Amino acid sequence: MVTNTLIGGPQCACGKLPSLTYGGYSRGSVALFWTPNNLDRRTLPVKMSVEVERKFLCSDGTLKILEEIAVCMGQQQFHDQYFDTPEFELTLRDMWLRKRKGCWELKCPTATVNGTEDRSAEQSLAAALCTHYKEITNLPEIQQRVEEVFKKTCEDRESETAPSLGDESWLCRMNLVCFAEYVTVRRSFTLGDEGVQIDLDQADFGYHVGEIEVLIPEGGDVQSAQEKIRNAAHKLGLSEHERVEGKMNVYLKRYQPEHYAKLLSAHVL
Ligand code: V4E
Repeated sequence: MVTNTLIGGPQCACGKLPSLTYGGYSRGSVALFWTPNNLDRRTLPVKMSVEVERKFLCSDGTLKILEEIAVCMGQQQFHDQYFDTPEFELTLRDMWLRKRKGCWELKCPTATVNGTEDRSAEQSLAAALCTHYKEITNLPEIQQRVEEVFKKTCEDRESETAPSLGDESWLCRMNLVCFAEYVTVRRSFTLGDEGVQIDLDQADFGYHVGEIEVLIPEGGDVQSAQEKIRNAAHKLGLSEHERVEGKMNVYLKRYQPEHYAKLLSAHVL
């Protein structure tokens, strides 16, 4: 889930408030600088956050433990629409562009900065069950990243006015179409005071999945986040070996098998 906390600017690209803030670190992209349309978006740094997470299947037993040891933060429902070109140019690069609650979000891979030499076998195993993705919620930044992928020449960028928030002509210009959409009902919990969030998701196509998540600033300590996730998984009694599919994985396998097969062959999923 991505919501923005912007210092000196609106709460998110669409002006919506964050639905959850916890652990002293707000969920979603934390933009240290707001880049209004009249400023050069290439010269102001926008600080991103990285979501480290592990998926799990929530049995009745796990739910019972969760309700005992974590604090329920509430329930929300959201409709996700994911976009890519007909040739899957973004997702084949493991880049996931979506619109959620009227806000644009781009999840993309982040380089691993932590070494693995000092890890025990258990730590390495637990780390292998985690994913980590950079989350970008600043629309001009998203458009720039997508343009970079398509290697579009933008000579007139200087004079170009950034599109208004309701203007979605950029999707057409970049040949982006919606390839997946679903509604999720999410119950969120916090565990302890280390910024561990646990979400229980029910997608409208009949798939239920849990996520243990820790949000860190870009360049932050992924290994420490993985350790927090490992501890949380241990408390929930989860198996050390269980690799669990995300909602998108299951959705594509069921409804977009050709797209799914391409992502499998490219080792994205
Ligand atoms: C498929 C995918 C991405 C798009 C969806 O991300 P996901 O975390 O499954 O969605 P959701 O709704 O839980 O997002 P949140 O609210 O937590 O931001 S982003 C990265 N992937 C690839 C991927 C993968 N290769 N393996 C696993 C286990 N998950 C995702």
